[in-house]
Amino acid sequence: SSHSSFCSQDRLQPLGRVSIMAASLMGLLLLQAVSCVSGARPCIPKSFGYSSVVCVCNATYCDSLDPLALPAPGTFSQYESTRSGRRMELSLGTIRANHTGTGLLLTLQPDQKFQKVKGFGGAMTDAAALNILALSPPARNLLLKSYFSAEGIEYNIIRVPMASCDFSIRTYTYDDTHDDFQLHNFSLPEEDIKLKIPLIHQALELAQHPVSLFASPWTSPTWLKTNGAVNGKGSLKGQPGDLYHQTWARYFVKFLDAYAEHKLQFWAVTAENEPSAGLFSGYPFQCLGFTPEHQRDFIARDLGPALANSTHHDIRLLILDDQRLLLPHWAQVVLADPEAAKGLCGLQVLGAECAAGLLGPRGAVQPQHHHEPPLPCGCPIIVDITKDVFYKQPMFYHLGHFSKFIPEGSQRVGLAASKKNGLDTVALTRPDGSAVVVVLNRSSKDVPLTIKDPAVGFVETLSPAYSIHTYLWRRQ
Ligand SMILES: *[C@@H]1O[C@H](CO)[C@@H](O)[C@H](O)[C@H]1NC(C)=O
Ligand SMILES: *[C@@H]1O[C@H](CO)[C@@H](O)[C@H](O)[C@H]1NC(C)=O
Ligand SMILES: *[C@@H]1O[C@H](CO)[C@@H](O)[C@H](O)[C@H]1NC(C)=O
Ligand SMILES: *[C@@H]1O[C@H](CO)[C@@H](O)[C@H](O)[C@H]1NC(C)=O
Ligand SMILES: CC(=O)N[C@H]1CO[C@H](CO)[C@@H](O)[C@@H]1O
Repeated sequence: SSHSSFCSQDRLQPLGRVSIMAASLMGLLLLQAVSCVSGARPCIPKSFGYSSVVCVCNATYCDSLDPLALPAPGTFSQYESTRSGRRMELSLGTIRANHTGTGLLLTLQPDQKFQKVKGFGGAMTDAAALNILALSPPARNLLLKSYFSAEGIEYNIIRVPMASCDFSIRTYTYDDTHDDFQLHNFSLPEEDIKLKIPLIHQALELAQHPVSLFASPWTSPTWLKTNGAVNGKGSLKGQPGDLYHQTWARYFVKFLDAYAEHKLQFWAVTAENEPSAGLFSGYPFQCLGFTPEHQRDFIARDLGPALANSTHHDIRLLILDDQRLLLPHWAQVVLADPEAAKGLCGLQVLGAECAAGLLGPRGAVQPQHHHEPPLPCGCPIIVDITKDVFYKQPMFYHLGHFSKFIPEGSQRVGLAASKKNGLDTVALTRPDGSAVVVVLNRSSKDVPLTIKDPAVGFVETLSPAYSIHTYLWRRQ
Protein backbone atom coordinates (compact mmCIF):
# COMPACT_ATOMS: atom_id res chain seq x y z
CA SER A 1 0.00 0.00 0.00
CA SER A 2 1.24 3.46 -0.70
CA HIS A 3 0.46 5.03 2.64
CA SER A 4 2.31 3.67 5.56
CA SER A 5 1.91 4.56 9.12
CA PHE A 6 4.23 5.83 11.75
CA CYS A 7 2.08 4.84 14.62
CA SER A 8 3.95 6.31 17.46
CA GLN A 9 2.69 4.76 20.62
CA ASP A 10 2.40 7.66 22.70
CA ARG A 11 0.72 10.38 24.63
CA LEU A 12 2.32 9.70 27.95
CA GLN A 13 -0.34 11.24 30.10
CA PRO A 14 0.95 12.73 33.28
CA LEU A 15 -1.82 15.22 33.50
CA GLY A 16 -4.48 13.34 35.34
CA ARG A 17 -8.05 14.32 34.84
CA VAL A 18 -8.75 17.65 33.29
CA SER A 19 -11.92 19.45 34.07
CA ILE A 20 -14.88 18.43 31.98
CA MET A 21 -17.96 20.34 32.95
CA ALA A 22 -21.25 21.43 31.50
CA ALA A 23 -21.56 24.46 29.31
CA SER A 24 -22.53 27.84 30.60
CA LEU A 25 -23.24 31.17 29.06
CA MET A 26 -20.26 33.37 28.48
CA GLY A 27 -20.00 37.06 29.13
CA LEU A 28 -18.84 39.86 26.92
CA LEU A 29 -16.11 39.12 24.53
CA LEU A 30 -12.88 40.88 25.36
CA LEU A 31 -10.27 40.40 22.74
CA GLN A 32 -6.87 41.74 23.21
CA ALA A 33 -4.57 42.80 20.45
CA VAL A 34 -1.81 40.30 20.01
CA SER A 35 1.10 40.70 17.70
CA CYS A 36 2.44 37.89 15.64
CA VAL A 37 6.14 37.35 16.20
CA SER A 38 6.75 33.94 14.70
CA GLY A 39 9.63 33.44 12.31
CA ALA A 40 8.91 29.74 12.07
CA ARG A 41 8.05 28.02 8.78
CA PRO A 42 4.30 27.69 8.20
CA CYS A 43 2.27 24.58 7.57
CA ILE A 44 1.64 23.60 3.95
CA PRO A 45 -1.96 22.42 4.38
CA LYS A 46 -3.61 19.59 2.49
CA SER A 47 -7.16 18.34 2.84
CA PHE A 48 -8.09 14.69 2.49
CA GLY A 49 -11.76 15.53 2.87
CA TYR A 50 -11.94 15.23 6.65
CA SER A 51 -12.79 17.98 9.12
CA SER A 52 -9.28 19.41 9.26
CA VAL A 53 -6.07 19.47 7.27
CA VAL A 54 -2.67 17.82 7.51
CA CYS A 55 0.63 19.65 7.04
CA VAL A 56 2.70 18.30 4.17
CA CYS A 57 6.48 17.87 4.47
CA ASN A 58 8.98 16.61 1.95
CA ALA A 59 12.75 16.42 1.57
CA THR A 60 13.17 20.18 1.25
CA TYR A 61 10.36 21.69 3.27
CA CYS A 62 8.68 21.11 6.58
CA ASP A 63 6.80 23.46 8.84
CA SER A 64 8.68 24.23 12.04
CA LEU A 65 8.46 26.15 15.28
CA ASP A 66 10.80 28.62 16.86
CA PRO A 67 12.82 27.27 19.77
CA LEU A 68 10.86 28.00 22.91
CA ALA A 69 11.68 31.31 24.54
CA LEU A 70 9.99 32.56 27.68
CA PRO A 71 8.04 35.76 27.02
CA ALA A 72 9.31 38.97 28.62
CA PRO A 73 8.12 39.70 32.16
CA GLY A 74 4.62 41.16 32.09
CA THR A 75 3.71 39.43 28.82
CA PHE A 76 2.44 35.99 27.85
CA SER A 77 2.82 33.73 24.82
CA GLN A 78 -0.15 32.05 23.26
CA TYR A 79 0.13 29.11 20.84
CA GLU A 80 -2.98 28.30 18.86
CA SER A 81 -4.12 25.35 16.79
CA THR A 82 -7.61 25.18 15.33
CA ARG A 83 -9.72 22.82 13.28
CA SER A 84 -9.82 25.58 10.69
CA GLY A 85 -6.09 25.15 10.06
CA ARG A 86 -3.90 27.12 12.44
CA ARG A 87 -0.97 25.09 13.73
CA MET A 88 0.72 26.19 16.95
CA GLU A 89 0.71 29.81 15.83
CA LEU A 90 2.44 32.08 18.28
CA SER A 91 1.20 35.45 19.44
CA LEU A 92 2.12 37.63 22.40
CA GLY A 93 -0.05 39.56 24.81
CA THR A 94 0.27 41.77 27.85
CA ILE A 95 -0.60 40.54 31.31
CA ARG A 96 -3.12 42.97 32.81
CA ALA A 97 -2.98 44.22 36.34
CA ASN A 98 -6.79 44.36 36.56
CA HIS A 99 -9.58 42.09 35.55
CA THR A 100 -12.09 43.64 33.18
CA GLY A 101 -13.63 40.59 31.54
CA THR A 102 -16.94 39.25 32.74
CA GLY A 103 -16.61 35.81 31.19
CA LEU A 104 -15.09 32.67 32.56
CA LEU A 105 -12.25 33.19 35.05
CA LEU A 106 -9.67 30.43 35.55
CA THR A 107 -7.51 31.01 38.61
CA LEU A 108 -4.12 29.36 38.96
CA GLN A 109 -3.68 27.69 42.35
CA PRO A 110 0.05 27.03 42.54
CA ASP A 111 -0.14 25.72 46.09
CA GLN A 112 -2.45 22.92 45.06
CA LYS A 113 0.13 20.48 43.74
CA PHE A 114 -0.47 17.25 41.82
CA GLN A 115 1.77 14.87 39.86
CA LYS A 116 5.13 15.77 38.40
CA VAL A 117 5.63 15.14 34.72
CA LYS A 118 8.16 12.73 33.28
CA GLY A 119 7.50 13.63 29.68
CA PHE A 120 5.96 12.87 26.33
CA GLY A 121 7.09 10.64 23.50
CA GLY A 122 6.53 7.81 21.11
CA ALA A 123 7.59 4.24 20.43
CA MET A 124 10.38 3.21 18.10
CA THR A 125 8.62 0.12 16.78
CA ASP A 126 9.73 -1.87 13.77
CA ALA A 127 6.86 -0.32 11.79
CA ALA A 128 7.87 3.19 12.79
CA ALA A 129 11.52 2.56 11.92
CA LEU A 130 10.73 0.93 8.56
CA ASN A 131 8.60 3.86 7.51
CA ILE A 132 10.97 6.55 8.70
CA LEU A 133 13.89 4.82 6.98
CA ALA A 134 11.90 4.52 3.75
CA LEU A 135 12.10 8.30 3.44
CA SER A 136 15.08 9.94 1.79
CA PRO A 137 17.70 11.06 4.35
CA PRO A 138 16.70 14.76 4.18
CA ALA A 139 12.98 13.99 4.61
CA ARG A 140 13.80 11.58 7.43
CA ASN A 141 15.84 14.25 9.15
CA LEU A 142 12.93 16.70 8.94
CA LEU A 143 10.59 14.08 10.39
CA LEU A 144 12.86 13.37 13.35
CA LYS A 145 13.42 17.10 13.84
CA SER A 146 9.66 17.59 13.93
CA TYR A 147 9.39 15.17 16.83
CA PHE A 148 12.56 15.76 18.81
CA SER A 149 14.30 19.05 18.08
CA ALA A 150 13.79 22.54 19.47
CA GLU A 151 12.20 23.40 16.08
CA GLY A 152 9.69 20.63 16.70
CA ILE A 153 7.56 19.37 19.55
CA GLU A 154 10.50 18.15 21.66
CA TYR A 155 9.51 14.62 22.63
CA ASN A 156 11.66 13.43 25.51
CA ILE A 157 10.70 9.77 25.87
CA ILE A 158 11.16 6.86 23.47
CA ARG A 159 9.64 3.47 24.13
CA VAL A 160 11.57 0.55 22.68
CA PRO A 161 9.81 -2.80 22.26
CA MET A 162 12.05 -5.73 23.22
CA ALA A 163 11.90 -7.79 20.02
CA SER A 164 8.77 -7.93 17.87
CA CYS A 165 5.34 -6.62 18.76
CA ASP A 166 2.13 -6.05 16.84
CA PHE A 167 3.89 -3.19 15.00
CA SER A 168 6.38 -5.56 13.36
CA ILE A 169 6.32 -7.25 9.99
CA ARG A 170 7.60 -10.58 11.32
CA THR A 171 7.53 -12.36 14.65
CA TYR A 172 10.79 -12.98 16.52
CA THR A 173 12.41 -12.85 19.92
CA TYR A 174 16.08 -12.33 20.70
CA ASP A 175 16.56 -16.04 21.32
CA ASP A 176 14.43 -18.43 19.29
CA THR A 177 16.80 -21.37 19.79
CA HIS A 178 14.76 -24.02 21.59
CA ASP A 179 15.62 -24.57 25.27
CA ASP A 180 18.63 -22.24 25.14
CA PHE A 181 18.45 -21.62 28.88
CA GLN A 182 21.95 -20.17 28.95
CA LEU A 183 20.88 -17.66 26.30
CA HIS A 184 23.98 -18.48 24.27
CA ASN A 185 22.12 -17.61 21.11
CA PHE A 186 20.68 -14.33 22.35
CA SER A 187 21.31 -11.68 19.71
CA LEU A 188 19.85 -8.48 18.37
CA PRO A 189 18.52 -8.86 14.82
CA GLU A 190 18.67 -6.34 11.99
CA GLU A 191 15.51 -4.65 13.23
CA ASP A 192 17.45 -3.40 16.24
CA ILE A 193 20.89 -2.95 14.76
CA LYS A 194 20.02 -1.52 11.35
CA LEU A 195 16.66 0.12 11.98
CA LYS A 196 15.81 1.12 15.54
CA ILE A 197 19.19 1.84 17.10
CA PRO A 198 20.47 4.22 14.38
CA LEU A 199 17.18 6.14 14.43
CA ILE A 200 17.22 6.40 18.21
CA HIS A 201 20.75 7.79 18.03
CA GLN A 202 19.67 10.30 15.42
CA ALA A 203 16.73 11.38 17.59
CA LEU A 204 18.98 11.79 20.63
CA GLU A 205 21.38 13.93 18.62
CA LEU A 206 18.58 16.21 17.44
CA ALA A 207 17.06 16.64 20.89
CA GLN A 208 18.13 19.60 22.94
CA HIS A 209 17.01 18.03 26.23
CA PRO A 210 17.75 14.58 27.65
CA VAL A 211 15.59 11.84 26.16
CA SER A 212 14.63 8.90 28.38
CA LEU A 213 14.37 5.43 26.87
CA PHE A 214 12.22 2.69 28.28
CA ALA A 215 11.84 -0.89 27.07
CA SER A 216 9.00 -3.39 27.23
CA PRO A 217 8.77 -7.02 26.14
CA TRP A 218 5.72 -8.42 24.38
CA THR A 219 6.27 -12.20 24.13
CA SER A 220 9.09 -14.27 25.62
CA PRO A 221 10.67 -17.00 23.49
CA THR A 222 7.98 -19.64 22.96
CA TRP A 223 10.12 -22.35 24.63
CA LEU A 224 9.62 -20.52 27.93
CA LYS A 225 5.83 -20.49 27.58
CA THR A 226 3.06 -22.81 28.67
CA ASN A 227 1.35 -22.68 25.28
CA GLY A 228 4.49 -22.69 23.11
CA ALA A 229 3.10 -19.80 21.03
CA VAL A 230 3.81 -16.08 20.79
CA ASN A 231 0.14 -15.15 21.16
CA GLY A 232 -2.98 -16.50 22.86
CA LYS A 233 -3.33 -17.58 26.45
CA GLY A 234 0.12 -18.41 27.78
CA SER A 235 2.46 -17.62 30.66
CA LEU A 236 5.96 -18.54 31.67
CA LYS A 237 6.25 -22.26 32.43
CA GLY A 238 6.86 -23.29 36.02
CA GLN A 239 7.04 -21.06 39.05
CA PRO A 240 8.87 -17.87 40.04
CA GLY A 241 12.42 -18.66 41.09
CA ASP A 242 12.78 -21.58 38.67
CA LEU A 243 14.82 -21.95 35.51
CA TYR A 244 12.11 -20.54 33.22
CA HIS A 245 11.68 -17.41 35.28
CA GLN A 246 15.40 -16.93 35.90
CA THR A 247 16.07 -17.26 32.19
CA TRP A 248 13.40 -14.70 31.32
CA ALA A 249 14.88 -12.30 33.89
CA ARG A 250 18.39 -12.76 32.43
CA TYR A 251 16.93 -12.02 29.00
CA PHE A 252 16.15 -8.49 30.23
CA VAL A 253 19.75 -8.03 31.39
CA LYS A 254 21.07 -9.41 28.08
CA PHE A 255 18.88 -6.93 26.24
CA LEU A 256 20.17 -4.01 28.31
CA ASP A 257 23.76 -5.24 27.84
CA ALA A 258 23.26 -5.49 24.09
CA TYR A 259 21.88 -1.96 23.82
CA ALA A 260 24.66 -0.67 26.09
CA GLU A 261 27.15 -2.09 23.57
CA HIS A 262 25.44 0.20 21.08
CA LYS A 263 25.82 3.09 23.51
CA LEU A 264 22.19 3.31 24.53
CA GLN A 265 21.25 3.35 28.21
CA PHE A 266 17.70 2.91 29.43
CA TRP A 267 15.88 4.97 32.00
CA ALA A 268 13.38 2.16 32.69
CA VAL A 269 12.00 -1.23 31.73
CA THR A 270 8.46 -2.39 32.25
CA ALA A 271 8.01 -5.91 33.57
CA GLU A 272 5.72 -6.78 30.66
CA ASN A 273 3.60 -5.02 28.07
CA GLU A 274 -0.06 -5.62 28.93
CA PRO A 275 0.49 -8.62 31.20
CA SER A 276 -3.24 -9.29 31.39
CA ALA A 277 -3.50 -9.84 27.61
CA GLY A 278 -1.88 -13.27 27.77
CA LEU A 279 -4.51 -14.45 30.24
CA PHE A 280 -7.13 -14.53 27.48
CA SER A 281 -7.47 -17.45 25.11
CA GLY A 282 -7.46 -16.35 21.52
CA TYR A 283 -5.66 -13.08 22.22
CA PRO A 284 -4.36 -12.26 18.72
CA PHE A 285 -1.16 -10.34 19.42
CA GLN A 286 2.19 -11.26 20.94
CA CYS A 287 1.85 -11.39 24.69
CA LEU A 288 2.92 -13.09 27.91
CA GLY A 289 0.34 -13.50 30.62
CA PHE A 290 0.88 -12.53 34.25
CA THR A 291 -1.59 -12.18 37.05
CA PRO A 292 -0.61 -9.51 39.57
CA GLU A 293 0.45 -12.27 41.97
CA HIS A 294 2.62 -13.89 39.31
CA GLN A 295 4.19 -10.54 38.39
CA ARG A 296 4.82 -9.79 42.07
CA ASP A 297 6.67 -13.06 42.59
CA PHE A 298 8.57 -12.85 39.31
CA ILE A 299 9.84 -9.40 40.28
CA ALA A 300 10.66 -10.37 43.85
CA ARG A 301 12.46 -13.61 43.00
CA ASP A 302 13.80 -13.16 39.48
CA LEU A 303 13.67 -9.83 37.70
CA GLY A 304 14.44 -7.56 40.67
CA PRO A 305 17.52 -9.53 41.77
CA ALA A 306 18.75 -10.00 38.18
CA LEU A 307 18.65 -6.24 37.52
CA ALA A 308 20.09 -5.42 40.96
CA ASN A 309 22.99 -7.79 40.30
CA SER A 310 23.71 -6.32 36.87
CA THR A 311 25.46 -3.19 35.67
CA HIS A 312 21.94 -1.80 35.14
CA HIS A 313 21.09 -1.70 38.84
CA ASP A 314 20.03 1.94 38.62
CA ILE A 315 17.33 1.27 36.04
CA ARG A 316 13.71 1.90 36.97
CA LEU A 317 11.43 -1.09 36.92
CA LEU A 318 7.81 -0.25 36.16
CA ILE A 319 4.84 -2.53 36.72
CA LEU A 320 1.36 -2.87 35.30
CA ASP A 321 1.90 -1.28 31.85
CA ASP A 322 -1.68 -2.20 31.12
CA GLN A 323 -5.25 -0.94 31.28
CA ARG A 324 -5.88 1.64 33.90
CA LEU A 325 -8.97 -0.14 35.16
CA LEU A 326 -6.61 -2.73 36.70
CA LEU A 327 -5.69 -0.08 39.28
CA PRO A 328 -5.54 0.00 42.22
CA HIS A 329 -5.84 -3.78 42.60
CA TRP A 330 -2.72 -4.63 40.60
CA ALA A 331 -0.54 -2.21 42.52
CA GLN A 332 -1.93 -3.34 45.87
CA VAL A 333 -1.00 -6.94 45.14
CA VAL A 334 2.51 -6.28 43.85
CA LEU A 335 3.49 -3.59 46.32
CA ALA A 336 2.28 -5.62 49.29
CA ASP A 337 5.42 -7.74 48.90
CA PRO A 338 8.41 -5.82 50.28
CA GLU A 339 10.81 -7.80 48.07
CA ALA A 340 8.86 -6.89 44.95
CA ALA A 341 8.33 -3.31 46.09
CA LYS A 342 12.05 -2.87 46.80
CA GLY A 343 13.06 -3.08 43.18
CA LEU A 344 10.18 -1.05 41.85
CA CYS A 345 10.17 2.54 40.87
CA GLY A 346 6.62 3.07 39.82
CA LEU A 347 3.53 2.11 38.03
CA GLN A 348 3.57 2.28 34.28
CA VAL A 349 0.37 4.16 33.76
CA LEU A 350 1.93 6.25 31.09
CA GLY A 351 -0.62 6.32 28.30
CA ALA A 352 1.50 4.24 25.96
CA GLU A 353 -0.95 3.10 23.33
CA CYS A 354 -1.79 4.36 19.87
CA ALA A 355 -2.00 8.09 19.95
CA ALA A 356 -5.43 8.37 18.37
CA GLY A 357 -6.84 5.80 20.70
CA LEU A 358 -8.89 2.76 19.94
CA LEU A 359 -12.14 4.64 19.52
CA GLY A 360 -11.58 4.81 15.80
CA PRO A 361 -9.27 6.75 13.55
CA ARG A 362 -9.61 10.44 14.15
CA GLY A 363 -6.82 11.74 12.02
CA ALA A 364 -7.18 13.76 8.90
CA VAL A 365 -5.52 10.95 6.92
CA GLN A 366 -6.54 7.32 7.39
CA PRO A 367 -3.48 5.12 7.79
CA GLN A 368 -3.34 1.85 5.90
CA HIS A 369 -1.85 -1.09 7.74
CA HIS A 370 0.20 -3.87 6.25
CA HIS A 371 -0.81 -6.50 8.69
CA GLU A 372 -3.85 -8.36 9.95
CA PRO A 373 -5.90 -7.72 11.88
CA PRO A 374 -5.85 -4.02 11.15
CA LEU A 375 -5.32 -1.86 14.19
CA PRO A 376 -7.70 1.03 14.59
CA CYS A 377 -4.87 3.34 15.51
CA GLY A 378 -4.25 6.80 14.22
CA CYS A 379 -0.76 8.21 14.01
CA PRO A 380 0.63 11.72 14.53
CA ILE A 381 2.65 11.39 11.32
CA ILE A 382 1.80 9.36 8.21
CA VAL A 383 4.57 8.54 5.76
CA ASP A 384 3.85 8.18 2.05
CA ILE A 385 6.86 6.25 0.82
CA THR A 386 5.96 6.52 -2.86
CA LYS A 387 6.04 10.33 -2.80
CA ASP A 388 8.83 10.78 -0.23
CA VAL A 389 6.49 12.97 1.80
CA PHE A 390 5.00 12.80 5.24
CA TYR A 391 1.85 14.28 6.66
CA LYS A 392 1.68 15.80 10.12
CA GLN A 393 -1.81 15.15 11.41
CA PRO A 394 -3.77 17.45 13.75
CA MET A 395 -2.87 15.05 16.54
CA PHE A 396 0.83 15.81 16.08
CA TYR A 397 0.21 19.46 16.98
CA HIS A 398 -2.26 18.52 19.68
CA LEU A 399 0.48 16.51 21.37
CA GLY A 400 2.91 19.35 20.74
CA HIS A 401 0.69 21.69 22.75
CA PHE A 402 1.77 19.61 25.74
CA SER A 403 5.16 18.10 24.89
CA LYS A 404 6.91 21.28 23.80
CA PHE A 405 5.86 23.36 26.78
CA ILE A 406 5.80 20.91 29.67
CA PRO A 407 9.36 19.75 30.30
CA GLU A 408 10.38 16.97 32.65
CA GLY A 409 9.95 18.03 36.25
CA SER A 410 6.95 20.26 35.60
CA GLN A 411 4.17 19.87 38.13
CA ARG A 412 0.46 19.99 37.62
CA VAL A 413 -1.19 22.62 39.84
CA GLY A 414 -4.75 23.67 40.56
CA LEU A 415 -6.80 25.76 38.15
CA ALA A 416 -10.14 26.84 39.60
CA ALA A 417 -12.99 27.88 37.30
CA SER A 418 -15.38 30.66 38.28
CA LYS A 419 -18.29 28.78 36.79
CA LYS A 420 -19.22 25.59 35.04
CA ASN A 421 -17.82 25.34 31.53
CA GLY A 422 -17.14 22.71 28.94
CA LEU A 423 -13.49 23.51 28.34
CA ASP A 424 -10.80 20.95 29.07
CA THR A 425 -8.05 22.76 30.95
CA VAL A 426 -4.85 21.97 32.80
CA ALA A 427 -2.24 24.15 34.51
CA LEU A 428 1.36 23.37 35.37
CA THR A 429 4.38 25.11 36.77
CA ARG A 430 7.70 24.46 35.03
CA PRO A 431 11.06 23.89 36.70
CA ASP A 432 12.18 27.36 35.50
CA GLY A 433 9.34 28.89 37.52
CA SER A 434 7.10 29.82 34.61
CA ALA A 435 3.50 28.67 34.21
CA VAL A 436 1.74 26.76 31.42
CA VAL A 437 -1.99 26.49 30.86
CA VAL A 438 -3.53 24.37 28.09
CA VAL A 439 -7.14 25.03 27.07
CA LEU A 440 -9.11 22.77 24.71
CA ASN A 441 -12.44 23.90 23.31
CA ARG A 442 -14.23 21.07 21.53
CA SER A 443 -17.36 23.09 20.84
CA SER A 444 -18.56 25.27 18.00
CA LYS A 445 -18.63 28.31 20.30
CA ASP A 446 -15.93 30.87 20.94
CA VAL A 447 -15.36 31.16 24.67
CA PRO A 448 -14.00 34.41 26.16
CA LEU A 449 -11.96 33.73 29.25
CA THR A 450 -9.47 35.20 31.69
CA ILE A 451 -6.68 33.31 33.36
CA LYS A 452 -5.65 34.77 36.69
CA ASP A 453 -2.24 34.13 38.16
CA PRO A 454 -2.22 35.66 41.65
CA ALA A 455 1.52 36.28 41.30
CA VAL A 456 1.38 38.34 38.10
CA GLY A 457 -2.11 39.34 36.98
CA PHE A 458 -4.64 38.53 34.31
CA VAL A 459 -4.33 36.91 30.88
CA GLU A 460 -7.38 37.98 28.92
CA THR A 461 -8.09 35.85 25.92
CA LEU A 462 -10.58 33.91 23.86
CA SER A 463 -10.76 30.19 23.30
CA PRO A 464 -12.06 29.87 19.72
CA ALA A 465 -14.41 27.12 18.62
CA TYR A 466 -12.62 23.81 17.96
CA SER A 467 -9.24 24.96 19.18
CA ILE A 468 -6.42 24.15 21.53
CA HIS A 469 -4.29 26.85 23.13
CA THR A 470 -1.14 26.78 25.23
CA TYR A 471 -0.34 29.84 27.35
CA LEU A 472 3.07 30.47 28.86
CA TRP A 473 4.29 33.24 31.17
CA ARG A 474 6.93 34.00 33.79
CA ARG A 475 5.77 33.99 37.38
CA GLN A 476 8.59 36.13 38.76
C1 LIG B 1 8.50 20.33 -1.23
O1 LIG B 1 7.53 21.18 -0.66
C2 LIG B 1 7.69 22.53 -1.02
C3 LIG B 1 6.67 23.33 -0.22
O2 LIG B 1 5.40 22.83 -0.44
C4 LIG B 1 7.52 22.67 -2.52
O3 LIG B 1 7.72 24.02 -2.88
C5 LIG B 1 8.52 21.79 -3.23
O4 LIG B 1 8.29 21.81 -4.61
C6 LIG B 1 8.40 20.37 -2.74
N1 LIG B 1 9.45 19.57 -3.30
C7 LIG B 1 9.21 18.46 -3.96
C8 LIG B 1 10.39 17.71 -4.46
O5 LIG B 1 8.07 18.04 -4.14
C1 LIG C 1 -6.30 48.34 39.02
O1 LIG C 1 -6.28 47.82 40.32
C2 LIG C 1 -5.53 48.62 41.23
C3 LIG C 1 -5.41 47.89 42.56
O2 LIG C 1 -6.36 46.87 42.68
C4 LIG C 1 -6.19 49.99 41.37
O3 LIG C 1 -5.46 50.80 42.24
C5 LIG C 1 -6.25 50.62 39.99
O4 LIG C 1 -6.96 51.81 40.04
C6 LIG C 1 -6.90 49.69 38.99
N1 LIG C 1 -6.77 50.26 37.66
C7 LIG C 1 -7.78 50.35 36.80
C8 LIG C 1 -7.45 50.93 35.47
O5 LIG C 1 -8.88 49.92 37.05
C1 LIG D 1 23.60 -21.15 18.85
O1 LIG D 1 24.89 -20.94 19.36
C2 LIG D 1 25.73 -22.05 19.19
C3 LIG D 1 27.02 -21.81 19.94
O2 LIG D 1 27.46 -20.48 19.80
C4 LIG D 1 25.95 -22.26 17.70
O3 LIG D 1 26.77 -23.39 17.46
C5 LIG D 1 24.59 -22.50 17.05
O4 LIG D 1 24.73 -22.58 15.66
C6 LIG D 1 23.61 -21.38 17.39
N1 LIG D 1 22.30 -21.76 16.91
C7 LIG D 1 21.54 -20.91 16.24
C8 LIG D 1 20.20 -21.44 15.83
O5 LIG D 1 21.88 -19.77 15.94
C1 LIG E 1 25.21 -12.04 40.14
O1 LIG E 1 26.02 -11.91 38.99
C2 LIG E 1 27.17 -12.74 39.01
C3 LIG E 1 28.04 -12.38 37.81
O2 LIG E 1 27.27 -12.07 36.70
C4 LIG E 1 26.73 -14.20 39.01
O3 LIG E 1 27.84 -15.05 39.04
C5 LIG E 1 25.84 -14.44 40.23
O4 LIG E 1 25.32 -15.75 40.20
C6 LIG E 1 24.71 -13.46 40.27
N1 LIG E 1 23.95 -13.60 41.50
C7 LIG E 1 22.63 -13.61 41.54
C8 LIG E 1 22.00 -13.69 42.88
O5 LIG E 1 21.94 -13.57 40.52
C1 LIG F 1 -17.75 26.71 27.09
C2 LIG F 1 -18.11 25.81 25.99
O1 LIG F 1 -18.81 26.16 25.06
N1 LIG F 1 -17.64 24.59 26.11
C3 LIG F 1 -17.93 23.53 25.17
C4 LIG F 1 -16.62 22.95 24.71
O2 LIG F 1 -16.81 21.76 23.99
C5 LIG F 1 -17.51 20.75 24.70
C6 LIG F 1 -17.52 19.51 23.86
O3 LIG F 1 -18.10 19.76 22.61
C7 LIG F 1 -18.93 21.23 25.03
O4 LIG F 1 -19.58 20.25 25.80
C8 LIG F 1 -18.84 22.50 25.84
O5 LIG F 1 -20.12 23.05 26.00
